[in-house]
Amino acid sequence: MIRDVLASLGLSSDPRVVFGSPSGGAACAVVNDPTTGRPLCSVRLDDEHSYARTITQSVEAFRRWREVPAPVRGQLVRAIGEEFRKRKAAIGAIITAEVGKITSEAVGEVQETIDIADFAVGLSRQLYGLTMPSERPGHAMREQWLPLGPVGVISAFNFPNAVWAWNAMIAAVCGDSVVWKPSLLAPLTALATNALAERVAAGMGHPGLFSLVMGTDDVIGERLIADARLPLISATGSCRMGRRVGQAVAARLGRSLLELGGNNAAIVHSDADLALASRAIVFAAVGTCGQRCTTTRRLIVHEKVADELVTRLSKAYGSIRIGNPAEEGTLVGPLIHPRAVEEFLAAVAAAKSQGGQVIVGGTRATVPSLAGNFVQPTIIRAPANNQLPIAMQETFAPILYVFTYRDPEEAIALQNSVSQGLSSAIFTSNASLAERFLSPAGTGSDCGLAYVNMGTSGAEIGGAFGGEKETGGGRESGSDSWKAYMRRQTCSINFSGKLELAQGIRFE
Ligand code: UN1
Repeated sequence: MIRDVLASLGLSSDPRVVFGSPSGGAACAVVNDPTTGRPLCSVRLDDEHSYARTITQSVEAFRRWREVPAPVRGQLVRAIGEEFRKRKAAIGAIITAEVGKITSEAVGEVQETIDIADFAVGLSRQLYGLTMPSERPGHAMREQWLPLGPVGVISAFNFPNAVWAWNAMIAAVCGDSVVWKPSLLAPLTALATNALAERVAAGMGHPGLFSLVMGTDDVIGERLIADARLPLISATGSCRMGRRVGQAVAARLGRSLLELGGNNAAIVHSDADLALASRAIVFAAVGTCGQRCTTTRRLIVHEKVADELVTRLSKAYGSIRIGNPAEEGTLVGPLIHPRAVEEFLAAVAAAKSQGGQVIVGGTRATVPSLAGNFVQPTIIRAPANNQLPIAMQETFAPILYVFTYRDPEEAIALQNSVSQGLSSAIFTSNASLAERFLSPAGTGSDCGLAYVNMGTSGAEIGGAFGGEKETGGGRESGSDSWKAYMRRQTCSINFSGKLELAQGIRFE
């Protein structure tokens, strides 16, 4: 089945995809299907020679590409967007097979790629710089934004297509080439995605604009982050990975853009529309089997409505269909890896030993005839004193910890009490409380994303995406995130015919 999809994308002859046992002693990674637990195929990893070749090609592609006017670069990105529009179902099917994302969310992810391509096409005519008045007569000052260089992109398994696009589509209109190191848990999506983009680029005379390097963090990852030919490394993944990337890139005084872990909370006030809140929370907590960086992991509920909300959520959780992500009607597919199941079980055990009460789930889920990594979406109530240390950690699984509060100030403090700062939400019909949560003094949510009457996940591409504290501070996707992919030049021009120094300095 996956073979047919790859063939439909013209990928069946890619020498890096190996069905059956790999030959020739090349290092390979096995791609497992998280739904069945069985291998899908293997992919060949890069070695130092193929890595060197790829980077050289990317540098050459960048040198040609930066000469192309930005609006013309936009036309190439438009053609890539069209390609993804046509292949949405096929790419979605690969995502589902490889990472276990349900079809509707997998196709939604490809839609995110199409959306960011559209955004980037418009942006290609709007890479605006500022002009500013010079303090000297007969002088002009302006800023311009210039292509930066080949950009290194490191992505995680959970958004194996869209996170590349957030970076690559923007980088391309900015005049940069892209070298992508995908997760070894999702290399097929990466191969297919990159092949579609590269085919368009090569067809328009720009081969090498989009390239892939595949390998482990220790070998290829380390090489990539230390490579001074890549002025920017944009990395999505765990805080542990981000700390390593941040340090290595800083050591060579390069630029890094980090999108790391989240430990997102939703506050539900006593005046909230509970029907709306519970629907939003179920999607945000359970969608993608709790494996989004934006997943709601903590619920902070006013004590007056806590029981009612937990009852509504428990009912909804009870009707969720867990199973084959490719089947219609399934809402929750498997976790990515057996190790993720172990981490889920360990977090549940820790919560129990810390006084947490499992309300729903807490165990593996059995799905007839499927041996994959299935677990029950889980709700755990914190003890009355709200002390539950395990909830301070991000566990990449569908566990929702429930805390209660009396005073909204207490709720905001609790929401900000974790080390990550990605996404946050408040449900309330009180406009003043909503504004308090978004206070311009910065005393409300301390996260990069703050939602009112919406869940913490499912961001649109038009805004800048990213978070604070251990989430890493980077911003990707919409708004002015493009500035990270260019270098700024401040230009000063003297047309007065006389030399005048700034700050009134005389030097005669
Ligand atoms: C991620 O999990 O790394 O806001 C990205 C969201 C999606 C992107 C998630 N648009 O949930």
